[in-house]
Amino acid sequence: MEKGKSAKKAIKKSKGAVKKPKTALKGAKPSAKNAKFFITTAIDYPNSSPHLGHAYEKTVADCISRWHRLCGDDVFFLTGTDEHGKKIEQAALKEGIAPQEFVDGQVGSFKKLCGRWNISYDRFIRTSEPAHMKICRDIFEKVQKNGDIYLGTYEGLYCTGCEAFYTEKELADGLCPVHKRPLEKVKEESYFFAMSKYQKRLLEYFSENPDFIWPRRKRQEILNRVNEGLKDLSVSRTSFGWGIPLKGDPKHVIYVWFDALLNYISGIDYPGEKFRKFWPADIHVIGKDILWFHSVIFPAMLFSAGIEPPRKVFVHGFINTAGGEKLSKSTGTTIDPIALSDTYGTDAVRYYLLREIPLGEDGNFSIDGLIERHNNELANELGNLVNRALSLAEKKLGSTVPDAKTDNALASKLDLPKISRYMDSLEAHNALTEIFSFISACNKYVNDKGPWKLEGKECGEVLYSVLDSVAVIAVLLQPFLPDTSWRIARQLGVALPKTLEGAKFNMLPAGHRLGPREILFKKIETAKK
Ligand code: ME8
Repeated sequence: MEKGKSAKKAIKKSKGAVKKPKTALKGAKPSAKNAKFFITTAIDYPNSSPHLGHAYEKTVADCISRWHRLCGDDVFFLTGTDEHGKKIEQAALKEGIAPQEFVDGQVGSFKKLCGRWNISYDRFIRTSEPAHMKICRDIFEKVQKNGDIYLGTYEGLYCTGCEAFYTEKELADGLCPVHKRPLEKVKEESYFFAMSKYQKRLLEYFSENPDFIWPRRKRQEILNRVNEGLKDLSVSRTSFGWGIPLKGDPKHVIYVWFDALLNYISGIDYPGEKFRKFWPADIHVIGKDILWFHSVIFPAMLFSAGIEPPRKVFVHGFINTAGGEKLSKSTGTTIDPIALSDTYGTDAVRYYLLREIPLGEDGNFSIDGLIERHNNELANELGNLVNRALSLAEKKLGSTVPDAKTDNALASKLDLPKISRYMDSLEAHNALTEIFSFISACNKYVNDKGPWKLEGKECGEVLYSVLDSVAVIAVLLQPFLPDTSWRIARQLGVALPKTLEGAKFNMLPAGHRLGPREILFKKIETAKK
């Protein structure tokens, strides 16, 4: 792709742009080009089909992954399923089949979700894989050898929904604070992990790494709890069998969270080459209900095993129903993400979620809101721009790119450094707003210039500017709307540059033949609801 002088000028002119245009486009700090970037989602319980919350989390992680790839980073994106524990055993029992057979049957719907939602993971890990199970046993042994495991009796309250132990103090009106259900009283022999030993080390780590828990407001809650003191953690169970049996004492299976958290290192083949390259994780993307496990239990386990803790735990909000009700499998309040993408298109739903809900905040999912954004922003703004650009080019230029340069007045409306800053601070909704403000500027440019009434060089310059801007927009939309971005590129007849380096104006070469036209987003009639 051509770099072009006017592009450099355009970038120089843009608000807040740095002086050297070449570096201006790299602007994806803090990750330098070719930095390794390891990102994960939580691994989902496959006790039933995936819900919209799962799809949302994967979309957030996918958007961040794709952004880092655009910045030239070497990305490894891990997702998967958390297949052990009592909750899975009970679900299998209900179906009358063995747990392994049950999870083998369930995992397909999570992989299908990833395929349909264009989740660009590098590895899908299942905790029932023998390689993962071996690593869990190895780490358990390592922690034991370090003197941090002892045998005792656990007596207390357990929520199978959370697969977590609770103290009386933590309950909400005597019920599980997450599932609002009564807890089970358990008393059993259990191995304990001496987590209390790591209180000081954790507090030091939090203070040395103020951005470890993100958003910052989530950090304080954790600090307060850790300051109150840590209790040792029960890390094995004997009252059911679906888990990883301990080498030395196989009547115990490893506690499902001890097992699940280790997917983040087994997923990159601990202690092999991939682990040495990608660990520590740059970002664990998780929901707010499992922050304690990721920000306290996991680092403590790693400290004990002599492994560096992750760099960042990023907590996204929860998707609720339009009425603000929590999505919950147990109450049947679920939204099927695959059905949504069948009805409205994956990119429309991805767009709605990423634009509507600031990362880190809860959001209410509303079909009306989705349709409104689809019609007003995707169809009327983006779709309309691409359609106008391509159809005018067909009428006036015979679908051939003219020999021209992009008008600086238009190019300067794109503030790429600002978009980069937003993405670096995990404000994807603001980055999208910025891209869409450039899309509006392009539509206004077409209206103001009226290329349908222009001829010759003048017409060529205006249409070149619009087509070329559409190409830049397609590159920038990749993290958010990967399929749309690809469909725009196909209409332009170009392969999209893989990094922001390529997202420079004047990338369309003169004489290039544009591809076949298609409507990107058909307006949704409200009757379809
Ligand atoms: O917690 N909105 O699995 P999970 C947004 N296996 N995100 C939501 C959500 C909602 N309504 N409901 C759930 C587990 N999530 C464990 C994780 S990781 C080592 C083990 C998020 O299937 C939830 O916060 O219950 C979590 O990050 C992810 O979906 C999987 O939840």
